[in-house]
Amino acid sequence: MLEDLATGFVELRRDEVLATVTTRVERADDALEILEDARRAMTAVGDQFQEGTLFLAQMMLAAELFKETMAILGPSLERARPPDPLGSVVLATPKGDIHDLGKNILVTLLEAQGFAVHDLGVDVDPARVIEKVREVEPDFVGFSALITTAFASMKRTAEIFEEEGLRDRFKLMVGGGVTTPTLRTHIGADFQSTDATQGVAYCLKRMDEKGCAP
Ligand code: B12
Repeated sequence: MLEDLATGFVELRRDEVLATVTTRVERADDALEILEDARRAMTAVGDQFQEGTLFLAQMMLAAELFKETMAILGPSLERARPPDPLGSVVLATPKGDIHDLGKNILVTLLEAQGFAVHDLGVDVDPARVIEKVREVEPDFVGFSALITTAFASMKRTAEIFEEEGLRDRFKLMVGGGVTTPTLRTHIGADFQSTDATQGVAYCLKRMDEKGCAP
């Protein structure tokens, strides 16, 4: 059993990582804690990629390992979920961006708190976001962005929200490694963070202000 998941991720010790996660699930460790350890491990992978000590192919394998970890945690996270939805959220990785690990963490954490999440996936066209927002009338819309080239698509989606009179019907959030307060202002979002737990806290606070308690 690995003491530290980060070592397993960085050294791509897949079998040991999966065995460790399975053991921790079987002994009923808190699934959200295991998820947080895996997130930190993925951040360590990202840091090493940026420093040039890991190659792109290794990073891709680590991303697959992260998804396998999430799959093992799935049933435990499902059991932790409250039965009635607290509010609803439409989430997407914008057009031009295929990163989804951070978005998937946010989905998991929001669901664990009782939100109904409509996850549109990656590389999502503005028209698809608008269509979903019209369909489900969510309390929140969130973009998860990891590359700067996707900023234009988020800006365009926000403009369409304004043009079609939808913008004041929900709170708009942006998050993901490359997002900043400047981006939030640029696209006119209500909230920005590079921390999924802060995003969840924001949604809970807004629902509380609307008189909807978890
Ligand atoms: C893993 C990874 C990949 C994987 C993605 C696998 C996947 N399924 O997602 C693969 C290998 C496929 C990949 C591909 C590419 N990548 Co890449 N990738 C990364 C890496 C190392 C880590 C990203 C990650 O998953 N981090 C871990 C997660 C958990 O963090 P996170 O996404 O930030 O999410 C957290 C928070 O931000 C928050 N959050 C996320 N979304 C949201 C949304 C809301 C609303 C809120 C509130 C919070 C929130 O919640 C999470 C937990 O707290 C980063 C480097 C880095 N250090 O960030 C580069 C990086 C993002 N990639 C980059 C690039 C350029 C690419 C490629 C073009 C190829 C290349 N040459 O490297 C392609 C992208 C093609 C495309 N069109 O999208 C660049 C982007 C540069 C830029 N400034 O635009 C980075 C920064 C690397 C670099 N320094 O060059 N990549």
